[in-house]
Amino acid sequence: MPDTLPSCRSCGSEGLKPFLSLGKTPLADALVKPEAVDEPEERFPLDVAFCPDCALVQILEEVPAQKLFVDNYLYFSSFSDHLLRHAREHALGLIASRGLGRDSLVVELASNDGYLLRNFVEAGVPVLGIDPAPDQARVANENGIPTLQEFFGTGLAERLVAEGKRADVIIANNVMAHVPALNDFVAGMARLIADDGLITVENPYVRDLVRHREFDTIYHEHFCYYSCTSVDNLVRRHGLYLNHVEYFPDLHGGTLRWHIAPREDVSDTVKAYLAAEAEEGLTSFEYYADFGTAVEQITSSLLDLLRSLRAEGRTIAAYGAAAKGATLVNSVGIGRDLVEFVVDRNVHKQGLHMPGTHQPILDPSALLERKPDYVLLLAWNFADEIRQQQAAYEQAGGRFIVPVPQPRVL
Ligand code: JHZ
Repeated sequence: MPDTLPSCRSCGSEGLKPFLSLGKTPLADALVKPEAVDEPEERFPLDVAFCPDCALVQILEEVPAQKLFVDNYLYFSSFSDHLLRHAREHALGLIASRGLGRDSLVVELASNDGYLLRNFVEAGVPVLGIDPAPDQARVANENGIPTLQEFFGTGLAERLVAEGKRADVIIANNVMAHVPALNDFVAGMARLIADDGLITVENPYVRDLVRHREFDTIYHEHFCYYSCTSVDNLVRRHGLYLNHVEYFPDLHGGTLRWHIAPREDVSDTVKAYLAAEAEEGLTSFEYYADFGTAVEQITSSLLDLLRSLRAEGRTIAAYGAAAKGATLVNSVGIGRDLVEFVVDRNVHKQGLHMPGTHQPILDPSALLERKPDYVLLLAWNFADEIRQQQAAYEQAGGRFIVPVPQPRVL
């Protein structure tokens, strides 16, 4: 832990209470080029803390966003069918419920390769994507989804408003965790949204992170881990209201969608979540205090399992060069002696190596070609989708291992 603690990213409190340290890890999306595997990699401390004043869970380190999302970002949303379906349902639902049409404007923050906005474009609804990641923004533009390759904040919001733009809908999926200057980001949304507009924000739920011990979803890109309480506190500071909550238990280990607007219209869902969080204890430090012990248990039981399989002469690969996969192999210490290679169908990741542990990343067809006895499912959040695709591997006798909430062979 650092000697002096930063202040809370949301409320500015000086009283952050650290509860977990995952050591020093390389950046989770900084995949290594083959020619660079012998070069030293940068590592950064990964310590997590709770804010007793606004209930926000956050990491202490602040790696520059340029390094995270411009220099080292190969995540393309379009590689999961489940996510594409989820995005399409979201878009079609908004078009219907908000009556969106040719005169509307939908702005998506962290629009990636345009996987979501393309549904609005197909329906003739004008869109604007905003994403700092260069390759993803280029692909989106090439596919006819107008995208600004920029970070979002009050500066950009003011510029867009000065151009006469106000958004009827702002969508911010898996991005509010990714911004270090949180208040500037939310103030930007408050500036850009039309007076009668709607902001939807999705993010994994910190309750599920703790309940299901999803410690591998903690990495430097994720500055914050949200509950309804911390979101409510955050948006109210900017004249916005958390009005409605939806839950998607199967998305990214348990995701919430928060409906936020300049007009107050708080539904029973919000009241129920806030009450449940207070009752379950998410609003107090004790809820998180023994998470480190749970992580230690998973680490040692996963290492025992992998080592004993290797001692019996079994071969092991892994599926998913996901950011959470990089965190898992590095924080647990799973080197090439235990897991030989990783497969991933994101073509931008193939041919590179995992950060820190340096397993090569191959096309998923390598599972049938090389026939490893076991495959550690690093992208466990897509277990069903991946197992369906890999039915032939399992039929041939291959077995999957999931790491959380408890390492087990499927
Ligand atoms: P995946 C991502 O985290 C990125 P990551 C981000 N940081 C975030 O916040 C969270 O999601 C919520 C591959 N794959 O999505 C694709 C297959 O190969 O779990 C990905 O490389 N075959 C914004 O990186 C990886 O696995 C498949 O069939 O931890 C999954 O990465 C499927 C479905 C995926 O997220």
